[in-house]
Amino acid sequence: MVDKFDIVQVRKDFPILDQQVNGAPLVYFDNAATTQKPQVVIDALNQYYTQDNANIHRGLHTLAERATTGYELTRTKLKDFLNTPSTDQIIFTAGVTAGINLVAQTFGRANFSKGDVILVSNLEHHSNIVPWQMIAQETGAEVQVIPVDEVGVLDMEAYGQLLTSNRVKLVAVNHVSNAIGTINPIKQMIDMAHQVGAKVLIDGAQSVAHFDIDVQALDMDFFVFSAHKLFGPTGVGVLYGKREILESMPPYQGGGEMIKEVSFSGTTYNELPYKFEAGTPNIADVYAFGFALDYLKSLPADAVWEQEKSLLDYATEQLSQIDGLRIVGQAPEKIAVVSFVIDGVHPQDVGVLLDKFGVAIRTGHHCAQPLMARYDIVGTCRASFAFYNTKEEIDLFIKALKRCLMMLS
Ligand code: C6P
Repeated sequence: MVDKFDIVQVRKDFPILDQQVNGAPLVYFDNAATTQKPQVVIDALNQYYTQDNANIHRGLHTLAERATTGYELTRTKLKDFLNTPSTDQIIFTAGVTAGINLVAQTFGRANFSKGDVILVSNLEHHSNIVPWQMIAQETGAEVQVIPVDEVGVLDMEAYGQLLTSNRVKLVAVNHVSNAIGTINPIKQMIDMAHQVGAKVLIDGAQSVAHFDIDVQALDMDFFVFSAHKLFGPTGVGVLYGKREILESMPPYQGGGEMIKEVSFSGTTYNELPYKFEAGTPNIADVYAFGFALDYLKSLPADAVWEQEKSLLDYATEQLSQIDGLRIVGQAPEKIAVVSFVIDGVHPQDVGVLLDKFGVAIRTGHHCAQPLMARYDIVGTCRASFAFYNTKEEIDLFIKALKRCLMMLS
């Protein structure tokens, strides 16, 4: 672990950052969509495919053993990273979306019936809305919504009322909003849900990269996230669940690895976590993800948080000075994400023009259309920061934004 946060070194660890895009230095402010990968992760992928590639949990030869050990090592690292009680409560998926669908199709199908309520919030990503709508339609359950206020804070009074006045079986909320950056009070929300016997799924897509998660201290029933937003490869996700809940859930997909014994008269299923990992998994990317976790562990967490907070404050201050610009989402507790709209300008035009100056941001509804509807907007421009970003990059972004606005006026 290094004591000091050395931004020059940190940026060197991410080779992609050092390039020109459209004749300008790349300014990558689309970290909420996906983060960049450190060299150690890229090297691990290369090493896996040049030295260790084999299928896992099957072969008895040396490569199969190496591949299996590498894959399972990441599970062990995740136990430490999330403070799970065991490794077998960590299920590898393809990402947050796959994890939520797994819970909806297994826990949901086994537990929801007519008149039951699934509570989501107005801040959710479509991945934490649509799977619940699908299972609700099948089971007769109903999806209800925790409202959000003008600045982007969930209405906790309304949440309390929804919990006590309805048959809530599950609360599915994000830890942090991808569209506007609000950090939700999940500990309080989990405790309140447990008081009425509801289970809670936390979508950690936007929180894992920014602060420590302790699934036991938070008493989470389910926690899901994607490796690609945590400096790891795409195509890998994690689903954590409490043991008794995971054990009570039927399998999701049938196939190899998830069985104990198969015959035409019946099949018995494997133990956790393999019951939920049918087929050949994404071995190389899971293995490389372990290196992303090591990399993060090597950084001083407080300094990383400070760096992100200072970027958020600086960007907010700079953007607030632009005429006609309004920041959407000004919750007191936010991660380093700034969403904004500008009078008379379509967000998409801003995104396309900024790219001409080498600046990458995301524009549109951010897969959160109900939130856009709440604020009566079609979309926003969203700049999302990671610890490898700098104030100098924010200066380049603001300068480019002003030039874009001149061109659009
Ligand atoms: N948000 C964004 O630009 P997947 O695609 O499964 O890795 O993650 C889905 C997802 C679920 N929940 C939240 C809170 C998210 O932010 C995301 C992904 C990206 O905001 C891509 S839409």
